[in-house]
Amino acid sequence: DTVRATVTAEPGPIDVDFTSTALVIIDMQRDFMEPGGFGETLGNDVSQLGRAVAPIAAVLEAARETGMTVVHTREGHLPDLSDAPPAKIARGAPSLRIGDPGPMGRILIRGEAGHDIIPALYPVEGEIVIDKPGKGAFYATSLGADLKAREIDTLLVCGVTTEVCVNTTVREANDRGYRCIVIADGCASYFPEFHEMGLKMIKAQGGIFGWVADSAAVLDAIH
Ligand code: TIU
Repeated sequence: DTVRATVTAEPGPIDVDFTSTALVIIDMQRDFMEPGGFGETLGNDVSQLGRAVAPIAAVLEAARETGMTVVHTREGHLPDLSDAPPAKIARGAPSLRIGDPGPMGRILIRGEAGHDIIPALYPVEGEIVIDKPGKGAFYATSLGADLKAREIDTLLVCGVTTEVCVNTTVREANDRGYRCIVIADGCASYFPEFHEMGLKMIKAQGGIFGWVADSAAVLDAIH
């Protein structure tokens, strides 16, 4: 069976078969979204990210109704930090470093409260949850094998932050042959201007890394 539709997108419309498409939700974790987590320790205004939640929730609901493959990713590290590059831990001048105790548990550590996905977008049984040590969702994870096993060729990508983990994952996916449609209002950055440019650099040059579409266009195509 195929469930085909055309998604209105930039740089142009794209035909999608939702049976070979996965919704990939990047790092919608308390550590990035809420005060006291990794994002705030870096000096960021976490209130900038909340606008992406409702659009993602709407697409997630439609994806679940359609039976689409859903992938949630989480950036974080093992409690012993063996998968955290020293250069990543040492970077910058954060108020707390990766692994330090914070108000939501140890910063960016798997199993801690801050590492978990926000309640509004919590995974349900049967959805794929990818724990990743890097910014890209393919590096040092099973994502490539999981998508291959399900014969996925197209990714609907959303989450945070637009220019960091969303862009890195889209670039990784593009090099692996996936068509990526980034959901514009389902992404957010601590820096609104980086969000805007992060989307522009994906869709420029005829869609050099992928396509960009609004959640409304994606919902129209799914329904
Ligand atoms: N700091 C920042 O903008 N992002 C990250 O560190 N990780 C993700 O984007 N998930």
